[in-house]
Amino acid sequence: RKKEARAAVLSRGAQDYEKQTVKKSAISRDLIYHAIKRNMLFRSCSEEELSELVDVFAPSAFTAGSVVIRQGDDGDLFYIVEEGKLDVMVSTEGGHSQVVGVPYVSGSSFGELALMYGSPRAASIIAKTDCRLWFLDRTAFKGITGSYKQRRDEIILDTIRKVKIGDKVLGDVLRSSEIDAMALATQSDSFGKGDVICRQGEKGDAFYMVESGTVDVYVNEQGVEPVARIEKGGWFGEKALLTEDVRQATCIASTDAKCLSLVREDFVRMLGSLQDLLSGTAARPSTAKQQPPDGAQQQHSFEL
Ligand code: 1OR
Repeated sequence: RKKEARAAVLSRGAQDYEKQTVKKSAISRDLIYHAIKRNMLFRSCSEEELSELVDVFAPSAFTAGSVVIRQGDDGDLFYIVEEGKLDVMVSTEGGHSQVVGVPYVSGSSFGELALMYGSPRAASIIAKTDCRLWFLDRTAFKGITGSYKQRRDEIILDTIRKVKIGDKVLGDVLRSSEIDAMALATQSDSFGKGDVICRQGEKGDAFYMVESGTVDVYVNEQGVEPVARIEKGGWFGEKALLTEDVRQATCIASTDAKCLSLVREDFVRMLGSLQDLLSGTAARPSTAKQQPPDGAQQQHSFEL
């Protein structure tokens, strides 16, 4: 079970990027796809995201002897080798430059460090032969991955709004700032096919929303037919947000699955008791917009 810390969920920005697709052959698309799939810069990208990134790589050519990247420079381009051979050179403190590692050839990629960290180029890359490369600039990288992040965030918010606890729908009961806060506290967990996510009879302290894949629900007997199958946008374990209850069912990933989870303790620390929020007895700070008129009893903006 792999845990990915969720950074701030509610990303904004990346709206101004206009995607520019560069036509390329199926063979080049394949080469670029496999190169980025292997590079750590693209580790968290979905298949859809990878395909969009492949679209925007543009070609460039260098003659033998050219410096493609100079150590110490600022850089905002990431490269993939289509054809040719390049050396990696690192200069030591005395200014002496030496070749390190094996030369880059067709399918190799480089220049991701400056794109990831905005740090100066860590090595020089020199063309040993005439080379044809593909490059991706930081604006396109951020533009594409940023818009996916934003879409993922919207899906999270949408899912939270639809969650039903008892006969209450969270979107009707919680303020949008409270739903934002809930989204911020979620983290993404990856499960392999067959992994038990929660077990009937055990204490439950987390609530899960299915981001991808499917989760089967078993009551009493495991191995027979599941009583339900939960798909993308569905949720389970919501009672754990109310009280530290015993799980009423066993939930098992029926494919590789990603779930967003929210731990009760975090929820309570952030929003107080959900029980109180649902019953309308929670003491919440009111926002300027919801300030009651002078002398009026404070009212919540929803009916229960
Ligand atoms: P960049 O954006 O810093 C230079 O630009 C690129 O050279 C760098 O990204 C990597 O893609 C690539 N250390 C740092 N960068 C390296 C190295 C490297 N090799 C290739 N690059 N080392 C060599 C490891 C065999 C360590 C040298 C001390």
